[in-house]
Amino acid sequence: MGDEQQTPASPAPAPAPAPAPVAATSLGQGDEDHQAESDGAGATTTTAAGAGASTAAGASGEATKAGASKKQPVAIVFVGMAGSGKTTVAQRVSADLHQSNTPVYAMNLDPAVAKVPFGCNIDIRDTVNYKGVMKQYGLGPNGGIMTCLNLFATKFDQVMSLVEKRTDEIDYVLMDTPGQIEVFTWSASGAIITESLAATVPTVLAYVVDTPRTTNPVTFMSNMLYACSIMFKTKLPIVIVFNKTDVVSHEFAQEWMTDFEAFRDALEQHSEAHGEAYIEDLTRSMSLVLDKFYAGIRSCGVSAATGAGIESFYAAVEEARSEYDEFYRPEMERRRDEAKRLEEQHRQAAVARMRKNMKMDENIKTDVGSDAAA
Ligand SMILES: Nc1nc2c(ncn2[C@@H]2O[C@H](COP(=O)(O)OP(=O)(O)OP(=O)(O)O)[C@@H](O)[C@H]2O)c(=O)[nH]1
Ligand SMILES: [Mg+2]
Repeated sequence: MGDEQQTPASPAPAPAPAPAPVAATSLGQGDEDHQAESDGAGATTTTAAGAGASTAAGASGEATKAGASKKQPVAIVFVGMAGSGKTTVAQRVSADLHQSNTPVYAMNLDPAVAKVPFGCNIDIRDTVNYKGVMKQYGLGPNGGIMTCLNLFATKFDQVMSLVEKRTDEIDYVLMDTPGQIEVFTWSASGAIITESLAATVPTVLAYVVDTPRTTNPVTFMSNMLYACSIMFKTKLPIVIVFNKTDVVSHEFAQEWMTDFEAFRDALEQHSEAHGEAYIEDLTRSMSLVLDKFYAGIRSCGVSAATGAGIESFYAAVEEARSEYDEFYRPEMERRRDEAKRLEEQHRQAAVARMRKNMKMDENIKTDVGSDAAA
């Protein structure tokens, strides 16, 4: 939620107040990790407010201390257009998990949000002061958010070590991101944050869509292209979360994703009504391109306001986690091995260059020799 607070999509009723997170306690009330969370990530711009940190995860951790065979937690990063409902969906999921005593570790990465409506263990606002950063660096709202994220990214290794310490006791890591989607998804700091998270625990992206605002086929296509580009950039499994289904059902969207004819008909109707033939051509070609993308992703419809459809969200996240295990993790390990191999290659090349520069004869014996016992 940035400075430009988005108006709700539609005649959106206020979301039903989700149950309060279990045992949210403020910083410094006996949870050492929380002290560290606030202290550890301190930057020059810190407000050291400490507010907003809660022990939501730790308090309910015992519920799933399942021992050695416990599955790793899954991290869900909420992204999506401004006002699509990222924060409200995160709030709903957090409340729902707390209600079923499922331990959660929640993070807020939106420095500009006025109030975080769920108990969070890590709050970027405890580390960087958005208004202060804007003033100090003479920035506008987006530059301010970007700089706050950059400052926070420099401390993210500390955040990850806190998460790592908790992996045995938590089942979900929830991460809410700033309203201006591009600030997170196309910035170096956003990449550092998602990559660090994905290197630590299975991570999936929840791309939240404002369903009532997506009934126009051209808007729908733009939204899907954005989701597609984020997936290709991060290479992480993605779940499309059609939100606000209390206002408009998501069925039309899922139909457009699976039935090209239906989408084409909607596009023709739209084009006739608005006389935008050039957009129709472009969108039609794009939708053919997107066919492959649709085949590989999963979607669900939820209402963060009422909680409807939340089960389908968990099911989609589980599928996405399997995809992470099957494709992302091996690919990440391959890239890591490749980076090691290249590093070794560079090292050997540097040694060879040095020998050459020193005009060392290949025959000169440079072995360290055998040890004394030999
Ligand atoms: N009717 C309805 N309204 C919703 C739902 N989810 C969110 N809203 C409303 O949509 C508006 C935006 O919700 P947020 O959760 O702040 O959206 P966001 O994506 O986090 O917004 P930014 O962080 O500013 O990008 C608020 O007025 C919410 O009350 C929903 O499921 N149904
Ligand atoms: Mg938000």
